[in-house]
Amino acid sequence: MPAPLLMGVVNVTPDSFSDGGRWDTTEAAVRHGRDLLRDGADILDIGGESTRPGATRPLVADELGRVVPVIEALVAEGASVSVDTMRAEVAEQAIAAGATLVNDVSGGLADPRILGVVAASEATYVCMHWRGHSDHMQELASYDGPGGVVAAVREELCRRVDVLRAAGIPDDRIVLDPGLGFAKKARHNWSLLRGLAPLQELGFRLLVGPSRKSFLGTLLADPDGTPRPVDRREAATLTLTVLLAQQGVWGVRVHDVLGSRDALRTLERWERG
Ligand code: PMM
Repeated sequence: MPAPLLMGVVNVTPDSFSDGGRWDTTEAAVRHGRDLLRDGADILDIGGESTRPGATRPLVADELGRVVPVIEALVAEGASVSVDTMRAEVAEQAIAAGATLVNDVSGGLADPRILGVVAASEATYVCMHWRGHSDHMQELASYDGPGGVVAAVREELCRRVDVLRAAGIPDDRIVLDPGLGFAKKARHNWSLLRGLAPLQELGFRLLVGPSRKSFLGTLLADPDGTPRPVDRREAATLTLTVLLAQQGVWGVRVHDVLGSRDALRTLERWERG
C-alpha cells in the first residue's frame, strides 16, 4: 500500500486551536513551512482563517494578506502548496500565487463561487464534510438517522460531489475528507475513523485530519476530567496516522511532520518484512 501523503499545517492565524499565534507573520510562517518541508512534508497547507469551535471569521482582506505572501514565498522555493480557505477570492489569488490544491473545509457550502474558481483552474479540490460555521457548528452535531454518522457523512458528501461535478470539477481532481471535529462529537470522530470503508467505496481519494484535535484531549483526559492540553496529544495523533496509513488513505493533515514521517517510515519497514 503506498504511504499517505503528509500535508503539513501552516496556520497563519492568531487563534487556531493547536498553534494559533505561533506563525502569524509572513516570515514566521515561511520559516515554519521550510521546517516542515525539511521534516518530510509532501505538501504545505497554508491557512489564514481559524476554524476552531467558536472562532469568528477574519475579513477577506486580512485572510488574503496572511496567506498570499506565504504561498508566493514557499512556491518560489519549490514547495507544493495547498490553501486552506472557504472563500472564492482567496482560492483564486492563492492559485494565481502557485497553490495547486484548494482545501475547502466547507465543501463549497460557505461560498459556492469557489467551485467555479477551482473548475477554471487545474487545482485539486478537497471537499470536507461540513454543516456550518465554527461559531455554531457543534449545535449541528446530531446524526440520528439509520447508519449514524458514517451514513450521514457519506450521503452528505455524495450530494456535494454532485454539485462539484455540475460545477465542472472532474472526479480526478476531487479529494473527500470526513471533517473530524467539524459538527462532530468525540464519538462521531471515532465512528468515522473506524468507518472509512464506506467513504472509500465512493472511489475518491481520502484526506483525514485528526491531528491534535479535542477528541484526543478528551480521550487522554486526567482522572478529574481535565482534557489533555493540545501540545501533549502527539503520540495519539501519530498512532492514528499509522492506522490511517494502514487503511490506505491518500493523505493525512498533520502538525508534527517529523514524527509522522518517522512513523510512516517505521510502518513501511515493517510491511516490507
Ligand atoms: N481541520 C482543520 C483545518 N483544516 N482541513 C481538512 N481538509 N481537514 C481537517 O480535518 C481540517 C482542515 C482544523 O485544524 P487546525 O486548526 O489544526 O488547522
